[in-house]
Amino acid sequence: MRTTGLSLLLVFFAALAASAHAGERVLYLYTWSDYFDSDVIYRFEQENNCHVAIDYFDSNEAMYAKLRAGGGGYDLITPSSYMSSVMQRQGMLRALDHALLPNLGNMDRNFLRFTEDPAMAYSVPYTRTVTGVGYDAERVDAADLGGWDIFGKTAYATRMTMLNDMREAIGAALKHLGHSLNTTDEKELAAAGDVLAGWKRQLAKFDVDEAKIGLAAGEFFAIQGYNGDVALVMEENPAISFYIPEEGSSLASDDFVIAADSPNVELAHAFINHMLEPEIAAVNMESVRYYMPNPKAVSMLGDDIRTNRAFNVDESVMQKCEVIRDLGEENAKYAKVWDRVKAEE
Ligand code: N2P
Repeated sequence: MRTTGLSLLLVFFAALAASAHAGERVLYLYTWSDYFDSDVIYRFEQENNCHVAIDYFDSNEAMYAKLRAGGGGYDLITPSSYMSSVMQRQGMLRALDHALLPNLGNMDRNFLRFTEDPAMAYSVPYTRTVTGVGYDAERVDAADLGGWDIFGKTAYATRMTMLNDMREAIGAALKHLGHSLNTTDEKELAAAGDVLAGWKRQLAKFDVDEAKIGLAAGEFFAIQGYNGDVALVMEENPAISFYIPEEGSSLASDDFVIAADSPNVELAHAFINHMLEPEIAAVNMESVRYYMPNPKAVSMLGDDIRTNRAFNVDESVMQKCEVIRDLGEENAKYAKVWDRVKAEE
């Protein structure tokens, strides 16, 4: 069973479990929704005589804003690598103790090129995510598929969403124009802002988690979404499919990082180590549909997941994708474009 940010029932049971074991250790995890298999979490709780309390965010920026505003008390967080880097520069993370991570040997070292911290001093890659378009094949004309410009099609006005995430939304417009999604060129960024503002007129909204539910339910015909999220919707509704736009897209390593003020540093390390266990990682991948850079775990996967187009993205497609990078001071340029797009009618 998957852990979802939307199930009130699970929240209820979690509260019950927390109160039933008053005094036991609690690991506070702050992460994206639908991102951990609940049996994998349960096993960790049993083995470590603890409870894992989970809060959810839907974009790196929302997570960062909450922590900056003093919200928190979290031990473990899963930002995308560019945001891990921002947080590390700002003293928000704790250096990792590799002695507490014996399973680090299971990490695919080749994967580290996708991260901002190849020495894994502050962050350990959790999953690889690729952004694309989830669509309803019964509602969208096949001739309209393939590129980012689907979001410009008036035929689907109010039936589409894009991610409520500035680097992803602006990144899509940049790729559509043939630019890098890490550009700092003001003219390119302004042009991408214009494209995105045009797309916005057709969108129901910028959203992350409700968009998935709307796609599954037939309310939305096309959404910008993360590959594993859409893979799950595909299992619920056979009319749903996924593509990575031909202009290219974004690729992320979402990392485990430990907060500088983590109340439970040892347990946080134990959790990272648990997720690096091949059997655990394999069960988790089968459930959440995101690739984890753990070759032993990948070799244990069943055929159904290996052949899922949203999980197992072709190398040729991947070549056209870029990792969102931490641009330091220049990150502010994206916030400026985003504010303008958001304000436009
Ligand atoms: C998980 C979505 C995480 C992808 N549901 C963000 N990189």
